[in-house]
Amino acid sequence: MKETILKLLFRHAGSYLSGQEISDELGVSRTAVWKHIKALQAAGYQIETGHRKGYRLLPQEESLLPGEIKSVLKTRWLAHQLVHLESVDSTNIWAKKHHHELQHGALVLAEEQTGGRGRLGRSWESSKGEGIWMTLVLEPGLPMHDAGKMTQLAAAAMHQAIVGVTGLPVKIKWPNDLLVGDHKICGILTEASGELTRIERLLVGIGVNVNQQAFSGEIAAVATSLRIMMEQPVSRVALLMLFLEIFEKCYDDYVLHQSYGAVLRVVREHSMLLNQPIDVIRGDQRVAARAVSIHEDGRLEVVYEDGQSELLAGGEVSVRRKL
Ligand code: BTX
Repeated sequence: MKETILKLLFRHAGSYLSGQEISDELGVSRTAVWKHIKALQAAGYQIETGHRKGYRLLPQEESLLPGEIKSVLKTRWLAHQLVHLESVDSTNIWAKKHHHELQHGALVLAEEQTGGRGRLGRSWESSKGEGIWMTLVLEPGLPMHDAGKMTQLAAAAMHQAIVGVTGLPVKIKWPNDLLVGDHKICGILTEASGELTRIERLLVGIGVNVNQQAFSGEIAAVATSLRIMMEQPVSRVALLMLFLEIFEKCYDDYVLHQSYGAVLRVVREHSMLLNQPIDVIRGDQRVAARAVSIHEDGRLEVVYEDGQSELLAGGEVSVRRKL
């Protein structure tokens, strides 16, 4: 309930919500609302109480320090081991180097990355204190060809978390990016090690642009942040908490109960590629195609102009602009 009230306040951040409005929306008494607000204030959220006006969430000055996170963390096993780094080259590289210190479920978070990585050797800009730059360490015991399903699972969980906190119309660009409009808000880099028959370690690296006010250089044309889209700061802690809860649920459903349907529904319903004319990019070549489905195994089915179809496990695709 505390988290639901927090989400409501985030949606209306900057303006007041009366105790009555919150209690009507959530079907609880005004006294219960007041108690939850007190608990949120005690957890560090700056909520202003205005006489006769109600409650208003003030912009947060937050860090992702373990103490702050653990006081609001509700997961059963995910992120119980938490590493917080002020500055690092890349959380994925750090997790690889510290392999032996990290257990299944560990979360490595950094305030800043100086050598953040994207796919295919590309870089990922990770400015200080403005985003969520993190790596989840997992040992799912799945065959290697299922690694792609984990990227889809992370994309679906982050999609739901961003929509839950901001209400923004987020789209998923298969296989690993989340966009608002034409601009990237989140990227995922999954790296697996182990045998063909069994993943030993899976590092799910995720970068979310939360509170940048502007981007410079080449990425200004392709990137945006939640703050730019919402025109107000967004809480990294609230977003991270919601993401971890949703990710844990999706992971347990899939790995323990072989249930992957909810993930597929999200990635299909919010895909920005499905039923669109796209280009499949191979080196310097662009081949015109249409994206027709995301398969149960996470692969993208495309049909080329000559009618041939192919299942893509990864790689580059771009939406073809209508001229
Ligand atoms: P990607 O290869 O799909 O996207 C990389 C491309 O995205 C870059 O070439 C650039 O054009 C653009 N880009 C770079 N930085 C940003 C940004 N902050 N916002 C939007 N667009 C950007 C996506 O790869 C996977 C990114 C994973 C990042 C996480 S952060 C934590 C973890 N550690 C690490 O080193 N990588 C992952």
